[in-house]
Amino acid sequence: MRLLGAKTYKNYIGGEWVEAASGETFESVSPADGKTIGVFPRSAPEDVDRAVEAAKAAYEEWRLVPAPKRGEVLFRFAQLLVEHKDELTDLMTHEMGKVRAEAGGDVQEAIDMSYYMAGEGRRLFGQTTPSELRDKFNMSVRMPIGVVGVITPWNFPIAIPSWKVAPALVCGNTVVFKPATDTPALGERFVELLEEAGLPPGVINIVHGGGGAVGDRLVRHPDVPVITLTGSRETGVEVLKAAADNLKHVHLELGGKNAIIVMDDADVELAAEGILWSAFGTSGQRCTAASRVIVHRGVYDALQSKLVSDAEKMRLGPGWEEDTDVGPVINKPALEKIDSYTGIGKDEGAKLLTGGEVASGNGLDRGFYYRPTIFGDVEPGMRIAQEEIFGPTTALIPVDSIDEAIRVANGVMYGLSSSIFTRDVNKAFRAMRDLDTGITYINAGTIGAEVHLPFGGTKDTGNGHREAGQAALDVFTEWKSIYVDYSGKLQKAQIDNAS
Ligand code: UN1
Repeated sequence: MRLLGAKTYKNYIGGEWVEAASGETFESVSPADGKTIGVFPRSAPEDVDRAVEAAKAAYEEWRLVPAPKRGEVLFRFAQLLVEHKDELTDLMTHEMGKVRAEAGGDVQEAIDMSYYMAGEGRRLFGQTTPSELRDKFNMSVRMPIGVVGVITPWNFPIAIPSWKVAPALVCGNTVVFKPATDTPALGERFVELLEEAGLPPGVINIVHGGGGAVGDRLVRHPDVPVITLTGSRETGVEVLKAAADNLKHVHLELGGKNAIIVMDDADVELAAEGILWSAFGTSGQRCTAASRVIVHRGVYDALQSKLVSDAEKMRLGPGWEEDTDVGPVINKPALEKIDSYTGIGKDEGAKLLTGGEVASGNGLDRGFYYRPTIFGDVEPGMRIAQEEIFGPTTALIPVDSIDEAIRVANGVMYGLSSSIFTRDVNKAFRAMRDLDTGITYINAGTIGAEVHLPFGGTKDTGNGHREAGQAALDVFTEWKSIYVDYSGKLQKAQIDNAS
C-alpha cells in the first residue's frame, strides 16, 4: 500500500503543509497487525492558534463566495472520493481496522454526504413571510458563523469528518479539523482531497495531536465560535464546560446503549441477522451498535441458540482479508476495557453464552482482537446493560410484554438508536412513538443511518442538536431575520397596526 511504511505527515495550515512548531511527532499503528502507518506532528496550542488565525483570515473571503460555488467544490470533492474509494478503503482496513465492506461503506457515506451538501449550495432555504404592516417585506436567511472546530473520532474516520466539514463549508464557514490520534492518516487524506478539489488556502486546516493539547485549545479559543464533537459523554461534558465562557455553539454526538426489541411474533431468523450485524459490525464500535437485545420470552430460547451458533461461526482477522467477518478493536486500552466488562458481567451474575475473551492464534496476537461476546439472562439494571462498552459485546434481556420491552429499552441514560422486530403493525407504531431515541428502526438493526435524515439522539447522547440532513445546517448557521420597509414612511410594528 502506498501509504504504509512510516511516511511522515504534516499539518495543513493556511494552504501550507507544515510540521508542528515543536517538531514533536507521534505514530499511528495498525490495530490489525501492529505495523506503523505513519508519523504525525504532535501539535501544541501554538499550532492550533496558527490554524485558527489562517481560518479566520480565509473566512472573510470564503463567506462571500456564492453558496452554489462553494457547493461545486464539495461536488468535486465527492468525485475525488469516488476515484480514491478503493485506496481509502484499503487504508481504513489498516489504520482503523474495520472490514473491507464496512470501510467501503464509510467512504460511501462521505461521498453521499458531500453530494448532498454540494446540492445544499443551491438551496440553503430561508423563509419569506408576510409582514403585519403594509408595504413591508420579511424574510429569514442562513448566515455563516465563522471558524468551526471539528473534532472527530476514529470509528468512522472518513464519514464523520464529512458530516461535519461538508455542511460547515457549504454554509460559508472555515474549518480547523482535529482528527482522532488513532486515525490521522485518514484525516490527512480527507484534507488532501479537499485541497485537490480546489478549496482556497485557509478554508480547511488540519492540526494533528491529542485532545489535551489540540482539542482543548480549539475548544477554548476565542476565535472559534462553533465546536462540533463526536466522542464520549465524558469528553462532551468537558467540552461543553470549557466552551461555556465564550458562549460557543457546541454540537455534541455522544454515546449510545442501543436496544433491539424482538417480539414473539417476529421473524426470528431476520432478527438474528439484524442483531449480529448491529452488535458485531465494526467490532461493535459504533455509537449505534446494538449492545442490548430485549427479547420476548416466547422466542428467547430460539433466538439465543441461533445467535450463539452464528456468532461462533464469525471469523476474526484483518479487515483487508476477504473472508474476515470481525476485525480488531482500535487499541490496547479498548481491548482491556471490553475484556473488563466481561468480568463485570460475570460478577453481576449474567450468563456468558459465548466469547468473552481476547482472541489469539493465527496471527491474531499481533493485533487487538476480541471474540464476539453474548451474555444471556441479563437484568436491565446490570452495568453491562447500562454502560457503553464500545466493543463486540451484547446482552440478552428477557421480557414478557411490549410494555416491559419499551420500559427496559428506555431505561438507560442514552437515547441514540433503537429497533423492534415485530409483524404486528400496532406494536411497531407503539415503538415508533414511545422509544425515546433519535433514531428508530422497524424490522432492521440499530445501524445504517442514511445521510439525508437527521442523525443524533435524545437524553445524554447529545445536547439537542442533530447532524446530517437539513438539521446539520442549524449547527453551522445563524438565522438572520430581515425586514424591508418600502412604504416610504416610518411604520411601527405592534403599534400602527394595533387591533
Ligand atoms: C457512529 O457510530 O458514530 O448508522 C456513526 C450508522 C452509521 C453511522 C454511525 N451510518 O451506524
